[in-house]
Amino acid sequence: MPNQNLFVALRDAFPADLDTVAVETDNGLHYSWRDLDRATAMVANLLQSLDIPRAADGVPPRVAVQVEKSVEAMVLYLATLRAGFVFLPLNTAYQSAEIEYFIGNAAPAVVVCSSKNFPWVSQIAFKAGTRHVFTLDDDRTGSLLERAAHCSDRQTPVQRGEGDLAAILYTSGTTGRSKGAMLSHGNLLSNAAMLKDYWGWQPGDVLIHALPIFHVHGLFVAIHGALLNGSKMLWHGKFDPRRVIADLPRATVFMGVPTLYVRMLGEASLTRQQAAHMRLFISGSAPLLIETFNDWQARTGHTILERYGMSETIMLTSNPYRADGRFDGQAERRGGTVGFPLPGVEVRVRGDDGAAMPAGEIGGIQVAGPNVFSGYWRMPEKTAEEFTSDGFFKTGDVGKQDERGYVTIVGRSKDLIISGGYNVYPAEIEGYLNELPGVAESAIVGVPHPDFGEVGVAVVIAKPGAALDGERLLAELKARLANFKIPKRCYVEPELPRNTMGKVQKNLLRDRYQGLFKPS
Ligand code: MLC
Ligand code: AMP
Repeated sequence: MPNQNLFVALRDAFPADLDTVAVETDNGLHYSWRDLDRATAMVANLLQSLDIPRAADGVPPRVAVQVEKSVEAMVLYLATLRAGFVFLPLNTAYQSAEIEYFIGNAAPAVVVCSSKNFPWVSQIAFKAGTRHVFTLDDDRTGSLLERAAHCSDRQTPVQRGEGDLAAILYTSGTTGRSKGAMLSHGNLLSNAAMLKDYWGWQPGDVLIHALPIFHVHGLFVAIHGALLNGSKMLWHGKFDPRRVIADLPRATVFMGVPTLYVRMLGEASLTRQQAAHMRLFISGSAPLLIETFNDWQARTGHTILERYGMSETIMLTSNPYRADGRFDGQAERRGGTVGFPLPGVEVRVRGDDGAAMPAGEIGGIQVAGPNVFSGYWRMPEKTAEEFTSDGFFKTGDVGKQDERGYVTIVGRSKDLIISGGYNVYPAEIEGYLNELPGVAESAIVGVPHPDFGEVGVAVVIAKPGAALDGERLLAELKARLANFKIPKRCYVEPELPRNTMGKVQKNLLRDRYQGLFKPS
């Protein structure tokens, strides 16, 4: 049987001349395709050489990674695939309680962290039974590379079937703890191969990679897109609007969350001429405001292509790249919509009772297809809850589909705030707030924000006799949680608005704080 390891497909797409540049970094480093091939072989050999007890359930070893963005971090991802292990990326903003949960839940055989965090991460990992903890820093140092330097630069990718697990992406739920979405080699490859065609990747394309590489957008959509097309990447360690704009004349494709577009629009250097060489600007992970869509068109002459995805499903809808004859040649990139279900992906809109909604009517968005994950890591009940009896995944997004097939997202049934492209689950933050001394209860709502799109605002009720200070509470949260999860304001109020059933009316709080962050 052919090897369906995703790495094999990515490697097969490397250009014939392995000495051309594959990645150029913003600090002046050049990596050839040969460098990527050799480095991934060395790290894969290191992983395979480790003494790892064979799991009784046959699931390949997990490699949990919390490191700053670097080409070597991407190499580690590719090497993990190559070795047939399972990649578990973790946001660098996560703090000890968050990391302790992920490591405890996923039981990784290998943990890789920055040398700065090694003291506490290794303590958590060793306590959880992980035997191998390596360091990797964004300046090409750390024990991972030191050890890999002694390994052979040749390796045969481990045989994998399309249903075999390739990655676990943790994503929070409305209630309870984070769940690990299990994605297979087949999920990832089918989505990447389809997008290569749908977005018209061409020879000579160059991608500006300016997103973090611990979530679907930067790790899968961007990296797989470039590699599967044998395209060079201009690698930005951290998003800086001016640097991206400066690179536009050397690139053809850019992918960003809406905040990145908003910030670039704030720069005078973004002009039609500067963007003239570009072929495609893609936005996703959060709603793109129609003003941003229009402003971008007016300023650069380019129409942003908005698409919609999730950790559990990778990409599920997209505006069209070209007017390809569908709908009488009228297909266009429509601002405010997330486009059409992607080829091979079934998307449908259902009412609360499961009934199909007619075109234009609002309901829950459900999805099925080769892109859809197999379930949540070791949470069969949660998995069962999120799928319909006929096998569709309930996204938790609320939307509609018009007669021509365009999907529009109008809201979410899950209590989720998307801030600058990162997901923040109010229930998780409220749980932490409620534990703080003097706090009786709390509620967090998302309100519009000109930079992040949406941010959290906390309302806290004090216990009788307790004197609370909003700023102090936020500082306490900051010591415990990833910084992007911290509400931007915290108000101490006498009570929370409730309906007759006693349920907190978050819509009233949202209305109250709607105008808090007016555009400057
Ligand atoms: C940073 N901060 C945020 C934030 N990012 N606050 C709210 N939301 C965010 N997203 C806060 C920090 O806490 C800090 O606060 C201050 O801003 C500066 O931090 P920073 O790290 O210097 O910020 P910056 O580098 O400017 O980062 C902003 C950003 C980043 C927009 C570049 O958030 C980003 O890269 N977002 C992309 C997320 C992403 O890739 N999502 C894809 C998910 S995949 P303080 O108070 O400490 O100073 C997915 C599926 C799909 O959703 O469809 O793609
Ligand atoms: P995540 O769990 O981080 O993968 O986030 C997935 C969620 O991001 C989806 O369920 C949507 O709510 C949201 N999302 C992704 N793309 C878009 C988009 N283009 N417009 C609106 N919401 C989006």
